Amino acid sequence: MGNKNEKTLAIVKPDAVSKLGTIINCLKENDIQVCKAKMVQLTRKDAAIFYEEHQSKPFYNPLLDYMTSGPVVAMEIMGSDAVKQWRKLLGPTDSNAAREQEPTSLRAMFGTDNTKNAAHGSDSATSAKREIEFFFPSSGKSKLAGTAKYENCT
Ligand code: DGI
Repeated sequence: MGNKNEKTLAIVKPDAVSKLGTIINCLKENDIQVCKAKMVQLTRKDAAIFYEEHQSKPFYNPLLDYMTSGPVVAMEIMGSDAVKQWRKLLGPTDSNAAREQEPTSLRAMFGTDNTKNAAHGSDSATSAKREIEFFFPSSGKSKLAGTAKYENCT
């Protein structure tokens, strides 16, 4: 049951870009397709807009530092209950908690701590829409600096 062809946004964060192959294999093993992918060096302004809901939080600045510390790979992914399924594969936000609670999750395997936590997944279908539009605007005119774009699903 559930939502068969649901889309969500995945971001492979800077420290985990070197693990991209393993992460894509993990998606494949769980019947999640990669529809679009893009490597981007986010500016601080880009990251600030993406994470604006957290602007009053104490971890906001360290989060922006981390997200702009190197290129990220954003992917529009699709599968059955993809929003929930992808967040389950990620594991808890804090990589150390992930190692205790979900030792086979991606954050347990590839994350470092609460900030450097390997990858992002939208937290709802509504966030997924906004976040996919942020990286892959339907107008086709992205303001982000990324150049190479991969497209698969139509
Ligand atoms: O949806 P998540 O990425 O699991 O978590 P979120 O949307 O609540 O927070 C976005 C990012 O902000 C998260 O991936 C890492 C960072 N963050 C969240 N909560 C904390 C945090 N960083 C620190 N240092 N401490 C936190 O409590």
